[in-house]
Amino acid sequence: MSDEKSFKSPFYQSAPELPNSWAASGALRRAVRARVSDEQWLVFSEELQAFAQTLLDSVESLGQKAEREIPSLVSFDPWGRRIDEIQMSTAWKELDQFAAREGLVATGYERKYGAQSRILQFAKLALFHPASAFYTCPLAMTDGAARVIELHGTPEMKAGVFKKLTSRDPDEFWTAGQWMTERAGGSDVSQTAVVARFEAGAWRLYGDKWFTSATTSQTALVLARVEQSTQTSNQVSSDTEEEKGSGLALFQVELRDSRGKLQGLQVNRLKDKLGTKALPTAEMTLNGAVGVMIGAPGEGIKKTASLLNVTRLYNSVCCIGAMARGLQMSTAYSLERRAFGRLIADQPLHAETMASVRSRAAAATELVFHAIELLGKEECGQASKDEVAQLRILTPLVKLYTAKEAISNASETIESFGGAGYIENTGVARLLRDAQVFPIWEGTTNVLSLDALRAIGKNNALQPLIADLLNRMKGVPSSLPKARIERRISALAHHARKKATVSVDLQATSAREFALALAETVAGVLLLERAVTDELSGLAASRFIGLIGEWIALEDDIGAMDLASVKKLALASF
Ligand code: MFK
Repeated sequence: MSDEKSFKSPFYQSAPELPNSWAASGALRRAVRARVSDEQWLVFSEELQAFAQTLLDSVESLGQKAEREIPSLVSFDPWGRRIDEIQMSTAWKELDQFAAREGLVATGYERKYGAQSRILQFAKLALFHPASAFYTCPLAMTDGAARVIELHGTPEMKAGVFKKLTSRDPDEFWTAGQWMTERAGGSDVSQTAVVARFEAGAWRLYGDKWFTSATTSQTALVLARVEQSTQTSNQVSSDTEEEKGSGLALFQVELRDSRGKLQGLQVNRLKDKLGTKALPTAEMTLNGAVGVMIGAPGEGIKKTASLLNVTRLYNSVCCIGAMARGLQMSTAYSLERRAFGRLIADQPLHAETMASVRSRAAAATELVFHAIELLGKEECGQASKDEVAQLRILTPLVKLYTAKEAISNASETIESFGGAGYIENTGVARLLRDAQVFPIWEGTTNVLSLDALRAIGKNNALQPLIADLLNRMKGVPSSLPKARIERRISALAHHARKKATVSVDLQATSAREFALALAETVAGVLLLERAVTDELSGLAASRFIGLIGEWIALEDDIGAMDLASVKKLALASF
């Protein structure tokens, strides 16, 4: 018999160990530190350190359990009755209770720390996201719904459902869904076909929704088209019927009765998605579900926009949370894994690669917290008119930019693990599948680029943003690589002035590259600002600015072409 040992490699790789994510995330710590007072920093940093430890000790395993025990739909009971039960891992419920106890939504509305409450809340969300099996999705919808109700809800909603959405008591806490997307449109929601009829003293909704994510929630905000004949006299749309979006209204729907059974709703199937596997995303039919209107007919998209402007920042904070997780995993691995006679961490080219990845993540983190700071100020009535305009344009910019960065970061994380990164149960592969939802969820890159154009054209938001960037640059010494960023600011401003004079279609053709370049430039400015007092930020700023290079619009460079050629190339059969 042969000696078994002689056929076995003695080498086994240990799994990379996760650190306390607050202690390990210098970019997050710097972004928070720069935006809060000394006293707040003492409180926040202690709370975030303890929060991250709890995540490591007990929430991480809940997230993993929820990922293993994915949702299933039981449509009928054994006797043939329709029950539409979405069965969830018990871990999902525990994540819900944890989120309530920690005030992951409540913190933003209690405003205990004034405008900085959003900073504490979003720092927690950045840490929670990678441990949460995407429980951040229902929380995003809940926060967005709370904001809509706070701004536009009826007095009953403010006294009732709002309190539940912002409760810290797990028995009281409600999450909300946001049901907008239909078969005909996830981006163009003006095609909404779900109708609202006023029947027996209440609005009842009928029709299909194609993507409903937070289906275990107790309530949802639903976009529906008010049937002309049932519009009440004081709720007549200001739009003419020909106008898109006409007659659309937003409704708050309570999904379940007191026994927890769905009311006026049918679950058609759960989606088989690329990632976000623990999240119960469903196709639903509304069969007369009762809704309470928020605002008036014709205001549906506008009211939904208040929700989207919050959920888009959730999307962004999830991106930086996911990026930090990727970096923590690949760093831990590189400090254990040896190749060619030394640790990967000591390989010059690996270190070069990760220095770039880390600098990009630091830039994205600064960008997200800049927008969060403005959101907090706006909600507390402390934002100037110019800051409100900046938040309007930064929201789509931050969302579209961080989503793309999260994908590239996840891809690099996987690559840094080699073959192990491509294996599902190492937990690394999931980072990429999950990241791919970021540029889709809450608006694609193109939709958001066009939203940024709308913010420029309609809200005149570019001018205050550029003025703010130039002002920030005044405090940056020339020992830092500021000249390139200054050139980018002026090239972008010039491009926007030139574009203001052309047709909407021609404006659209460069909207994406413009938006990405503008987001990158804002991130560069913020990193440079941080670099004034912090050496590591100086290194990150130099690397980041080196990576992004100069900016010349493609239409002024090699590759410029007219719209007809663009279409020809886009549809070419080669
Ligand atoms: C983690 C989860 C994973 C599960 C898988 C999920 C997969 C994804 C499933 C999905 O489908 S996600 C849904 C993605 N869809 C969106 O996020 C919506 C994308 N579309 C947009 O954002 C459009 O720009 C929008 C619907 C908001 C508006 O398009 P329209 O129909 O052209 O409307 P219009 O006329 O531009 O705007 C109507 C009003 O709203 C205007 O105000 P006025 O009535 O005063 O003129 C706009 O200024 C205002 N508005 C629009 N966007 C705004 C805004 N106001 C403030 N902020 C904004 N962002």
